[in-house]
Amino acid sequence: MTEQSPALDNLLTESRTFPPSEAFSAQANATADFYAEADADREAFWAKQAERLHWETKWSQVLDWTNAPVAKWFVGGKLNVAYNCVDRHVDSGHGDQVAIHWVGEPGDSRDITYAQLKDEVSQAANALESLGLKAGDRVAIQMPMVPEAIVAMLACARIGVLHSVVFGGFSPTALRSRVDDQAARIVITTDGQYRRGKAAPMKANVDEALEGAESVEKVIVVRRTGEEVPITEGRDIWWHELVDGQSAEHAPQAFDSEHPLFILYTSGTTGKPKGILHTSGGYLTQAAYTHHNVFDHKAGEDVYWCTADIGWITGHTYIVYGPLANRTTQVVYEGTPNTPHEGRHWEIVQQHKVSIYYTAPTLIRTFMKWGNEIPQKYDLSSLRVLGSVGEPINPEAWIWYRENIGANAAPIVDTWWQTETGGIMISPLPGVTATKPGSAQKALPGISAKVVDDQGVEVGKGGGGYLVLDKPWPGMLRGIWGDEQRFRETYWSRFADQGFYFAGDGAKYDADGDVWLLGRVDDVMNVSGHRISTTEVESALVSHPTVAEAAVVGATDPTTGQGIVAFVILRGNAVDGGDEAVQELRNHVAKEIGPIAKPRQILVVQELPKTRSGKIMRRLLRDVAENRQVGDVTTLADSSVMDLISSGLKSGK
Ligand code: 6R9
Repeated sequence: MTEQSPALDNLLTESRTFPPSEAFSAQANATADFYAEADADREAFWAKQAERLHWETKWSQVLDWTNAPVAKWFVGGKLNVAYNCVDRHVDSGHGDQVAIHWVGEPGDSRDITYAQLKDEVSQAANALESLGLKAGDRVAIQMPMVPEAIVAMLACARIGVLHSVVFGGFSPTALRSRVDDQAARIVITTDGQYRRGKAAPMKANVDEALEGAESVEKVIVVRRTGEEVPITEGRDIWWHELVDGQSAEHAPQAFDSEHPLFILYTSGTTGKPKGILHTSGGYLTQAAYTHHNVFDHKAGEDVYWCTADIGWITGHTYIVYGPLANRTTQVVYEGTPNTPHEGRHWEIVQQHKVSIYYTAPTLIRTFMKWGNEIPQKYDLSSLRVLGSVGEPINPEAWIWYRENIGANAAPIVDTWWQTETGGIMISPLPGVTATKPGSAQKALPGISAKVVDDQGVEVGKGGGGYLVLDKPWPGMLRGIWGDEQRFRETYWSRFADQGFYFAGDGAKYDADGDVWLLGRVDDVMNVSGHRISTTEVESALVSHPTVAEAAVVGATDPTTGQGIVAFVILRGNAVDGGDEAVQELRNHVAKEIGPIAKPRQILVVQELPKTRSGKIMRRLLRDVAENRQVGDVTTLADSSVMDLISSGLKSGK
């Protein structure tokens, strides 16, 4: 087990529990007997969950694990994912129900019913087909949170094309490497995006990214901000010109349950992001099952809001696929939480009577910082379930969330999962579980997780180690795009003897056997719930002409969970390590990767602490970054290095 920060140690002393109210339990979707039912026959349990969907052809086998670690779920089954998320709700008489209450940052808004969504998705599907796209092709999407982004994803799904959404904040370089890796034929974007009250360019980013990109035939541009954008003749097409004239009739073809649905890139321990591959039937089953039970969602009654961006897995599973499969009415908000004021989220909750709200700890801590009086100004009485995702939630933030947003009553579900798992894996069930601030508690019915030691042996109550998933699950990744070897090595080699999936997270059992997540044990940082690898930032830094060497660590940060702290050695002739040079380097990282990867702090040093085999000892740098006494230095090749670093920093060099 790698060492753990003091903040996480505090987390484990929390002992309060909050049992569900009788009234909530009486109406809850989930019941306590789900656990026993799933344990008795996991496959039968999942087959029952898959019945939530419409299958054109039913499966002949629930799970085929003979080719592990590549699973096949609902073998032989055929379905159309977009039909399941849209058309069937219209067919069952709910065409007039609002699917999306879209709220634009500048104050514009749109309500889109399921019937309208069906027309738009069908038109977009026809448009993509008119460009010659066929099942199995790839489309990259870099867009802000506008309805067309969701329409584009569903249109791809409808025709069996894989989408790959790239977060709007990613740089041209980052976008390009993702486009190249999957050889995307089409890129969909917008002219610009609203961010903190201002229109910022988006298409310009895409243009820069695609210079000389061979696979890309067309760029489809949605008009959002109305700003002038350069158009590349023969390549660029306006969305409205392409889509609006299309027929709203489109027959959805059923695809195999294992037909690929999307690729989503996520940071790994090396510089190159991994294209996580998800397929159709199992993924959608888990998305719908978890959304229904973890959020206690009632179709036609609840108003749901997940604050994630579609550029991340949370946006895929809990804005697009899970909620729409369950006929949800949801809020989709385009902008930042403090535009034009710090009460924006609560104003939206009040206006739309949001009943289920799902967000990230980093935002909860930001709300705390802004002050209790802000949410107090609004009527939040519609809220009945609150969710958290992305990183461990500290008990203080959990309690604040409960008291200030949930009126001391709404159950909080702390949901642990990953891009790779496709859907929620470990979480309390509202109405069933007595919740504990800071703990994700228990694997969901049908899911199996364990905390094991170095040897892969499960630890006892009170013990700590690594989180593993010891049985296949429907939403699991089916691979890394184009790199089977890396898929096996990253997730399946650490506990190969046992056949466990290694999640990369440290975890503990408390005295009740509940699971507490303790953060990553690898070189992946978690900044505001976003995964960024230390290596990625290091390679961005050394790509700058003044940098000779760089080491990056994630240091505990009261708001963002972790903050990026970089230690750099400058090249001989670049002696100036002053403020300007540091600022330049921070901007360089933002340009290379995106603003989310901008280091909080860059420290110019003369040496880096290394072991005799040349490995940088990040543990020691983390001590410096977190202002702690530097730990054991005996394995350093040169133990005086740390003194040099510390004294250099004190004297401000
Ligand atoms: C859904 C998502 C995955 C990593 C994961 C873990 C951290 C997510 C968490 C949590 C503690 C939770 N994480 N949820 N840690 N408690 N409730 O965030 O996916 O972006 O792939 O990140 O996030 O470290 O391994 P992704």
